[in-house]
Amino acid sequence: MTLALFQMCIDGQWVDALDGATFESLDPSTATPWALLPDAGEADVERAVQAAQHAFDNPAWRGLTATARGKLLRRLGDLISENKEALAQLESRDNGKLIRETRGQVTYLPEFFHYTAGLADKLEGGTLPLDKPDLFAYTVHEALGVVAAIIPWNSPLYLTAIKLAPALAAGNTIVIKPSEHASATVLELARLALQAGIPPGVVNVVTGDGPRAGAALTRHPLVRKIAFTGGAATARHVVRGSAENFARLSLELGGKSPNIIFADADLDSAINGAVAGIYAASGQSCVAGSRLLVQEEIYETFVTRLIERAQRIRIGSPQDEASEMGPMATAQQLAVVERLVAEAVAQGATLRMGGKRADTGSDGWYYEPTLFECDSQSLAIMQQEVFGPVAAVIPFKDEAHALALANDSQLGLAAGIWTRDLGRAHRLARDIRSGIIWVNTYRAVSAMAPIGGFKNSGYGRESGIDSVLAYTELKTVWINLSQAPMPDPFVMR
Ligand code: TXE
Repeated sequence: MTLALFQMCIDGQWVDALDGATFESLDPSTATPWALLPDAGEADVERAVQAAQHAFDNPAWRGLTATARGKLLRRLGDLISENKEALAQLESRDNGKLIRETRGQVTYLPEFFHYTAGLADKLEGGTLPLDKPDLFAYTVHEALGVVAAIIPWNSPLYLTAIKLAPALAAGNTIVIKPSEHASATVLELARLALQAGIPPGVVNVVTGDGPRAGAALTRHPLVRKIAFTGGAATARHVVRGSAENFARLSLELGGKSPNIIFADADLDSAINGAVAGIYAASGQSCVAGSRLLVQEEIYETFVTRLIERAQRIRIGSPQDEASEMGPMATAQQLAVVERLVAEAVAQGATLRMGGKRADTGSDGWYYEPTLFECDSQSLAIMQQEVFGPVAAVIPFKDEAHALALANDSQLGLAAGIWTRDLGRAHRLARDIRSGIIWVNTYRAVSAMAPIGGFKNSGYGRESGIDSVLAYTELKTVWINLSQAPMPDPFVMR
């Protein structure tokens, strides 16, 4: 089969790696190569960062008003809308996500650009009510310079958009390193950015290996901020790389999110919420509700009904509109799932459903929806992120017990609460140590709603009204109003 050929976007040009190196990207639904991409090395990263710095210093970008930058972002959002079907098809092909989901995500994607466009010219500084009558001071939010965005494979367009839009709104330039497993749609986004009129060099994309291209980017002295979404082990490398030049960081590292179902909940909704939380996107979601905490009174009924619903999930080609679960996005991730499932069995968790590859008649990386029953949260399957369609369920007695279980985790990205008791919902929303709480819903996303984690799920927030501020420096400007000569130079004024 002929491979689709991609090039990188550096300084508005479509280029190969300087040494000509390439790598193949595999189609998760067939486990065969479908695309060939440049394998960037240190010299390519150098070229991209220099282009981004040059664009940052260039009046073609630096000289634009914030309102003009907002208009460019709005235009980019419009172009995404015009190209949404092609982008949705491409992302589904590249990372194996269901077409019904990529379509939904791409249809919403322009909102991130439109909303952030409106924030671009609202970064107001302040005038300071100083306690020194002869002095006047004000603050200004300024762009940082070159931003690096490191993106994983599970939702490349969405996870790029929530970094790219605020970075550009604030006036930065960017070098994006998409995952080596799913780079195609990020390259298309760079093409649309150029088409929107964003000057060359403002948006650059280098494709390639994490430890090579990604590491070179995180260590680069001109990179002033790194926005990273990915796994904790990789994040530790990124943090160390950032220490070279003290680049600012935002880290979104996934979770082991509790989905808590009380006996008074609407059971039909809660079952759908549990399925949405862990089996949608084959569990390859940072906010996956992988710990199901269920109140004792309804525990047996819930487990029986969840299994009955999950066994009806249609597993199949991501491009088939009828499919409800597609493949794992990478062979490595499938191996992680298989290893963690085997460890859970060995540690004594009770396998109630799944636990093996799904037979779809293809060589794709399909895995069955899987459920473990656990009587203790000390099992690894209750503590460790699987990033696959694997849930672990445990009963709880009362609200206090549910809260203790929910917070018994090193991770804290999201939590779901299913109850008709309003007071209880608010009490738990207050007391659960997670960055996102969903009550009687799950996996809701909005350009207006911040996303990010507590504890080892990372730090920094993306989306929402403060997202642009996270891409700025604060400058304080002092003006002497007095006509008197400068006072004693040896005393702080
Ligand atoms: O992601 P990596 P992997 C979790 C999930 C999964 C685990 C590992 O639990 O099992 O992470 O997944 C780039 N310097 N999440 O290994 O490595 C890499 O090229 C700089 C949660 O596939 O974190 C890619 O672009 N960059 C998560 C990006 O880091 C490096 C989504 C993310 O890849 C690098 C995905 C290095 N040394 C996985 N090494 C979420 N939070 O949603 C790799 N990279």
